[in-house]
Amino acid sequence: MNGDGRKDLAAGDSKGRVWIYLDTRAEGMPELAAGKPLLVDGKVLNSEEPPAGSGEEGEGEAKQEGRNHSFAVDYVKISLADWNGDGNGDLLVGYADATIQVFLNAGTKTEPAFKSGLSIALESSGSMARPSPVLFDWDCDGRRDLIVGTEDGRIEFFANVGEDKGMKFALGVDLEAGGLPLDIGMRMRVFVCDLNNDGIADIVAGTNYTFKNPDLPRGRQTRGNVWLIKGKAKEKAGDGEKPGEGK
Ligand SMILES: [Ca+2]
Ligand SMILES: [Ca+2]
Ligand SMILES: [Ca+2]
Repeated sequence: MNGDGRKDLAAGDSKGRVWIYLDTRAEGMPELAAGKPLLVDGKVLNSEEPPAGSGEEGEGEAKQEGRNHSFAVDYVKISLADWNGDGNGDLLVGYADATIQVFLNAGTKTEPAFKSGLSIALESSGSMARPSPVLFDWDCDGRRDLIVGTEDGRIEFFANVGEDKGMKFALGVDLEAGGLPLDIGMRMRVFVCDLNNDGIADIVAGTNYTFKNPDLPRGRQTRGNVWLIKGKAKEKAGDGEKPGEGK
């Protein structure tokens, strides 16, 4: 986030804020500084709070409690990507009301300055409440697409049929694994990368729980899973694989 060559941590919280934890290590393992809320147009994202560090006590963890809680901005799901291709990383935020907004970064590599959000026009094939958005060229046509993990356990692929820097998305299509639609649990977060280093993109998805296993009573369903969905070919997702469970 501050262009010092060390990867920092960004996390959305249950009240719509995004917290930035800078890696301050000199060497060795990451050492994260206390979190600071991300600002948009000078205000804490999704609140009317004054900027952190503006003279009030309690910057960081202590300020995560409290104000302006509303369903619309509950539990934001975020990712960072250079949406407009200007070299600055921008912020994608998925909201409870099924919208995804992009906050363009008009600052510099060392001092980000995020502007008001723009809604991304999408036509979904199902419920898009609490979407987890990732920008990635999934079909390898040179234009970045939108991959969205959904609250109800699907992963939707929105092909970019516009330009790489002027995106227009086709109707969302549910990704499949092993010939079946993915159905891997609620409160999903997705991340796309080549985890097994075979040159084909994979998806790592974290889910909270599922009520869809009929053999288990509610409350005893699997929780806290991390899924690896391995890509088999450039054009499609591959077999789902569940390498382990955890938080
Ligand atoms: Ca940008
Ligand atoms: Ca594409
Ligand atoms: Ca791979």
